[in-house]
Amino acid sequence: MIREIHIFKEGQTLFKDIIVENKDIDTDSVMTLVASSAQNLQEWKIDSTEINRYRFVYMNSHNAQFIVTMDRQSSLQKVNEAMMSLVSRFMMVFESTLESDEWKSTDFTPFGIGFRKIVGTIPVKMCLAGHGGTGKTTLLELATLPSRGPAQEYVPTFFGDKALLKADFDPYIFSIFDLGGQDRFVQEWGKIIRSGSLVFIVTDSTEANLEWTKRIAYPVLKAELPYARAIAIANKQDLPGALSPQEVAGKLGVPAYGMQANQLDFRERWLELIRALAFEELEFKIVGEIKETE
Ligand SMILES: Nc1nc2c(ncn2[C@@H]2O[C@H](COP(=O)(O)OP(=O)(O)O)[C@@H](O)[C@H]2O)c(=O)[nH]1
Ligand SMILES: [Mg+2]
Repeated sequence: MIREIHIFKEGQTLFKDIIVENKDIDTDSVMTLVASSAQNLQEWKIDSTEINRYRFVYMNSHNAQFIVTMDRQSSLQKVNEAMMSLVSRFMMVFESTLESDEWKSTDFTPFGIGFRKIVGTIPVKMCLAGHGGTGKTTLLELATLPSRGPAQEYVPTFFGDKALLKADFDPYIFSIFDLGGQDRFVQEWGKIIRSGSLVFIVTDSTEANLEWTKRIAYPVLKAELPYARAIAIANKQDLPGALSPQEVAGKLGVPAYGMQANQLDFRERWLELIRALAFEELEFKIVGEIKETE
């Protein structure tokens, strides 16, 4: 997932667009450092560096430095492609501006539209991880009901299902993966979830299921997606004896949100949870930092 772009020339900011702000990091210092590395790159060569859960992808063209911040976990190849197309797009309009002194007085804000369009070409990968029967497929269907907005695609797969979610999350679109929760498939998760940005740990809010989640799912998630963001979905809150979201959160060591995936009324809440995790507007945990408690 692309979070920010900064474009510099001779130490001045030509353009910046921040979709989801970087947290716990001094972005200005990082940008100064990365921009000076970028200056030494050959024209059209792309390089990148990682700090915490972020990756900074950078390029130098016409003595301007382009720096895209992404989630460390997401696909570098896709962001490299996005970088090429955004720099090309920028140069199509501003090449001659950069070649004279004109750039010092030019307004680059119109580039924002093009930038956000390119961001929307890379689906943000989100994973529904949990044991069989906890409600992953139901959640996938709830999110992608055909009545909602433009073309949602639903693709049944062997291990689990996959859907593309495009409505109401501008500039992002999501590809949702339902990781089949049969024990023998869990070891295969790695292949499917590689480069996932968001993880929803789906539970049916029972003791036995939380135990399975910690014992079977956690090791795979921590090994494959240490920098991804996670929340837990405390599903099946309607069933008698369901543990409360607070109890689920306590046992999993991850903020948990109550859900009833088989109820249409919960659709808005579910979509809002997806949106809020993507834009970091709710409490979440980085997978690699999850501490098991009780
Ligand atoms: N009572 C109740 N049943 C649910 C809820 N969410 C899903 N289910 C049911 O649980 C069963 C398993 O759900 P499914 O989505 O296939 O689980 P998956 O194996 O994780 O994909 C289905 O019969 C669903 O209708 C819920 O919130 N409450
Ligand atoms: Mg399923």
